Amino acid sequence: MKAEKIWLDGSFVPWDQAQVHVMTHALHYGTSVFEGIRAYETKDGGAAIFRLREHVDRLFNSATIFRMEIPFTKEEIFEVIKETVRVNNLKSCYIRPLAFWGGEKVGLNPKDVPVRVMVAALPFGAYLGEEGLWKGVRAKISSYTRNYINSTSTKAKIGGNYVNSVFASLEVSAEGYDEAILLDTNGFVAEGPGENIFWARESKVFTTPLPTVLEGITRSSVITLAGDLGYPVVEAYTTRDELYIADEVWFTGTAAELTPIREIDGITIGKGEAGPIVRAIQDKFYKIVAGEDPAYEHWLARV
Ligand code: PPE
Repeated sequence: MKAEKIWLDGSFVPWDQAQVHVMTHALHYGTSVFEGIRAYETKDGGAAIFRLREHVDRLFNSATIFRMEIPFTKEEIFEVIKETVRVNNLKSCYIRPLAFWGGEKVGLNPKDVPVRVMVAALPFGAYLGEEGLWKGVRAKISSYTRNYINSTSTKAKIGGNYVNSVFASLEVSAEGYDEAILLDTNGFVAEGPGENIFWARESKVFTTPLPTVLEGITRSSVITLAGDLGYPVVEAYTTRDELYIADEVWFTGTAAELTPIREIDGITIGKGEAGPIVRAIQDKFYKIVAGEDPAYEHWLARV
C-alpha cells in the first residue's frame, strides 16, 4: 500500500519524507478537504484516471464550502494528479489528494494558518474485498445517524466529517459485518460510511436524493449507465424496510466501485447474490475504465 513518491506543496518527495508536525491544525481538528480517485489500467497497457475533472472540481468545491483557499489552480492539481501516477509507474491505483490547514496552531479558527496540499497514489484492490465485489457484502444499519445537514456539509469531503463514518464502521465491523449503512436524522436511508447506495425493485432502480449524502461521482456515473441499459434511476427517500425487500441493493463509490449487498441486518436481499442489474452496470463500468467504450472516452484522463 505504498508508492515511491508523494507530491507535497509543489514538489515530489520520497514517500517516507512526506511528513507533518504533530501540532498540525488538521491533525487536531479534522480541518482538511480531500478526494478519492481511481486510475485503471487500460487495454492498450496505459493508465487512465476516471472522471478526474469532476474530482478536481469537487475538491475545490469542498475548499470553497470550508472557506479554505487552495494555493494552486485547478489546472495545476489536475496535472499533478496525472504526474503522481506517472512518476510512481502505477497503472490501476487509488489517488488521494488532500488540502489541509497545515500550520501549528492551538485554537479552532484556522485564520492565518497556511494551507498545505499533497497528492499520493498507491496500489489498491477491492475496497470491501474481491469476493464482496462479485458476490456481495453483508451490511448492517448503524445505530449512528449520518451527519445532520446543518451540522457540517454533505457536499464537501471534509476530513472531520468522516468521524461519523469511522463510528459506524467500527460499530458494524465489531459485530462481524462488512460495511455500515447510515440513516439520516429523519430515519431515511442516507449512505454508507464512504459509499452512496442504490436499490432495485421490480426492475426499477432508485438512489437516495442528494441533501443528506455526498454528491458521488460514481453515483452520477451509475445513474447515466443504468439509463443506457434501460433503467432510468429515480431519486427517492426510503426506509430500511424497503431495502430488506428490494431485489437488489448495492453501494457505489470510487473505492467501493459497485459493490452488491447480499444481506442487511441478517436479512437476505433478493437471492443473496449479485443481481442482474448491478452485474450489467458493473460490466459496462469496467469496459469504460479499461478504455474499451469510445462513447465514454470523455470520462477518462489518459495518464
Ligand atoms: N459517500 C461518502 C460519504 C463518500 O465518502 C464517498 C466516497 C461516496 C459517497 C462516493 O463518492 P464517489 O467516490 O464520488 O463516487 N468515499 C471515498 C473515500 C473512501 C475512503 O475509505 O477513504 C472514496 O470512495 O474514494
